[in-house]
Amino acid sequence: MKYFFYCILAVAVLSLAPHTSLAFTMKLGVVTKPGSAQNIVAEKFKELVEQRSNGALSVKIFHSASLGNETEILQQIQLGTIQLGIITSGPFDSFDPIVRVIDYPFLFKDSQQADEILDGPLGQEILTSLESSGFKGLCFSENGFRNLTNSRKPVNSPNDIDGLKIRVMSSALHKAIWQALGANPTPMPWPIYTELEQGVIDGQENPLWVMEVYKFYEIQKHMTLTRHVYSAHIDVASLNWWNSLDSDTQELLQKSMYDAAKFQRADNRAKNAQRLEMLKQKGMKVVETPDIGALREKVSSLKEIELFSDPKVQSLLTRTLEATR
Ligand code: EAX
Repeated sequence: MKYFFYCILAVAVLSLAPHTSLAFTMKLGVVTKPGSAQNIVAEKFKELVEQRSNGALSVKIFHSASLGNETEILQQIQLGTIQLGIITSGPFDSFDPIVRVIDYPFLFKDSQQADEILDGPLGQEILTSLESSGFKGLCFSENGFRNLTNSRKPVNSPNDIDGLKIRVMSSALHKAIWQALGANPTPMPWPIYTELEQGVIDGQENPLWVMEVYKFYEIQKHMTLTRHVYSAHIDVASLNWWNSLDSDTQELLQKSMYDAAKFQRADNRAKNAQRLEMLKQKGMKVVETPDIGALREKVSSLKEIELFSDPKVQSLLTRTLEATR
């Protein structure tokens, strides 16, 4: 009888913590503030991990650049002083040039195509490649399609971009894209409200949620739906730390991050139409159908530039361009 009781007890205890033998807290860094795309992934991940491990695992989110900018968060993940990050793909390109493939201008027709590629074998090649820089690539969530805003004039075609001082992410590719489009691009880490407000830069480019959450409608009169780059986040862990976890814990974390990413992508997309209306109501003048053909033409020879010359990067770019044609 006693033996039976202990068996029941053992089963009960095991089912309380089905996936992990150890209790610990992991640190997750994002540069953005609550309500942002990155934070929605982070919060969903936290909720799922804590629920699925019955509280054995907990996630502490560091947001609003409290750990530094995205490049600095990545460096801390490499070192293992933070375990996880939801980081915009742009700033990854100084760690691994293969990431430039995702940020190639006008690559994806729509969100569905982005999901097919990034959740498939081509996306997996990027995640695997990151291991040589000390990251375990878990999956992709999204910032979304990027659009241009500026304080000076409506932009319909490349002529209107000529000479505009545009803030770009800390990414050699993003700088090259805006140079090709005729702007005067200035790489700068996030956040950038003050620089826009003071007129240090005329404009910037980001998905619609950014204009809402960071209130860019207060300081940027003009917006053009350029959708020039699909901006992913790469959801990563510190590779050394990851390798120290048992396989059940890895599986729980991997699955929770993917579920959080899928939740966030759907959430982000569902809100875009309403956001656009809200931004117009706030007074932004929106060019909804710019001359995309002319913009594409300006960046059409980017695949030949030095930034894509590494054979591994060139090969993935060629295959991805083929798959998205
Ligand atoms: O998500 O730096 C950027 O422009 C990013 O898109 C920013 O982190 C907002």
